[in-house]
Amino acid sequence: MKKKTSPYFLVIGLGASGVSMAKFLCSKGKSVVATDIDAGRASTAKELNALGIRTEIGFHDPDTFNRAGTLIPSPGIPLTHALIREALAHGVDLMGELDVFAAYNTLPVIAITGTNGKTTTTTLIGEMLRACGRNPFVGGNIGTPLVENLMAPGHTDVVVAEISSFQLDLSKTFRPEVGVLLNISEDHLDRYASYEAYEDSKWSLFKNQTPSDTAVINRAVNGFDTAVSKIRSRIIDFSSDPNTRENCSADIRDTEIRIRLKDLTPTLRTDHLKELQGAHNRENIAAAALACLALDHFPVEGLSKGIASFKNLSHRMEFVKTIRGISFYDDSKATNTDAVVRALDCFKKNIILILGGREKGTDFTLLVRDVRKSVKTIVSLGESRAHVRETFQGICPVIEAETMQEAVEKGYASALPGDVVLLSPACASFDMFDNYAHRGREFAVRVKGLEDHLHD
Ligand code: UMA
Repeated sequence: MKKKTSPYFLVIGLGASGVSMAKFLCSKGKSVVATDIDAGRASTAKELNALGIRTEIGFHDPDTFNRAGTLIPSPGIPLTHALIREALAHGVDLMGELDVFAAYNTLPVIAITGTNGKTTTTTLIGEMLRACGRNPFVGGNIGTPLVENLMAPGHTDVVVAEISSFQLDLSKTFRPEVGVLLNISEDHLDRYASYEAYEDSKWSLFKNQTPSDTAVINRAVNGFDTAVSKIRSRIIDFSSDPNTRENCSADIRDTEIRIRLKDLTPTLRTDHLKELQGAHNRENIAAAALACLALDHFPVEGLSKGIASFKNLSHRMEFVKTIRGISFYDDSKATNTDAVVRALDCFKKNIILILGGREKGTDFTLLVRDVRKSVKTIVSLGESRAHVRETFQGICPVIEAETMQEAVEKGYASALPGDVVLLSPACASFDMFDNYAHRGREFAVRVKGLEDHLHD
């Protein structure tokens, strides 16, 4: 084994997470090296070089890994990466961004995880806290890395953190005062050895909590009773299931949410909320309200005001345009089957569904029942085209498209006035796009371009 000359932190990956991490560690006077396999990160590297951070761009050098004191991989980098495993065998430490953040953060943290609804719930909690006079930092998997708040001179008084399973996998010490688990369904099965391993990752949000902390959990999550028996914090549950909701801290009805905490029993009306429709959104609202109330006795008016100021999120059931009676919706953020089921449920019928992309161990058969109910035609796009065709042939017509332009044109050509063309892919975007936002923007551009096309 080679002797380590100067143990440094090696930040692996220079996307949003890695860049912030490298800058943060540097600001704390740590010796930092950063590496990214993509030669296109050269300009980012220059920015870091100016701060005194050494970078290796366009390649990963095993020696740089093996000589490091601690590796800090970006969340998107699998821990089975050969160089990470080799470095661990050389005695190098491994740390994730949650633990770095936890080591320096002094503010209370509300952390939200789950397969779907994380971003909506995180945003809602931020809105509710603001409406109640707090000044939250809202970050994490939602977009702004958590360490950014440690570098900002701002006056935030609480951290609202969207947390992914990838982040949790590297967490040893992260302990949120309030943890929220919204739901668990199939996702990221390309990264986990089994679905159970993915479930364990999600539940691990609560592993460091103590009795003074709170766990806000959807009672419908599989294995609730067993998992909860191992959690040391105060459990607050919510449910929209008629069989269980009456005994929960939040009883979610069709038009209202009845909260029953020890000395707090507000009811939140939800029937007027156009942007937060469906039982899944009422669950998100209930979880958000409980999380805020776990932090402080906020007035119900503040929580309601926060809900009212919620604006629909980009690429999440985002209306794009209606052309000749055919409405186009961008749900590019639906990167797993459960999210697509939720999207189909919003329209219920006459849907032309643009489906497919990079699979994550995706089981498309989970969509068959809902496709049968509400989809007229599937336009399959991306790497998973053959898999989509095999799964759905005989259930509805499946048309293949090579590009987003083609997908939009074929979707439009298959639709009649009153139909909906819905981009809700159930897959990651990286086969054709930089990320889901890029995919969604491309969809919107092509839809808007359709009209010019029609006028030609
Ligand atoms: N890279 C290497 N070596 C490799 C593989 C990748 O250097 O072997 C480099 C890539 O070239 C790229 C960088 O790693 O430059 C990408 O790192 P990353 O995938 O971790 O992406 P970031 O841009 O840092 O974004 C991450 C989160 N991404 C993932 O978890 C995949 C973002 O969540 C998060 O918003 C951001 O940090 C800030 O915290 C996105 C996401 O898709 C939205 N999350 C998943 C989800 O929601 O389902 C978990």
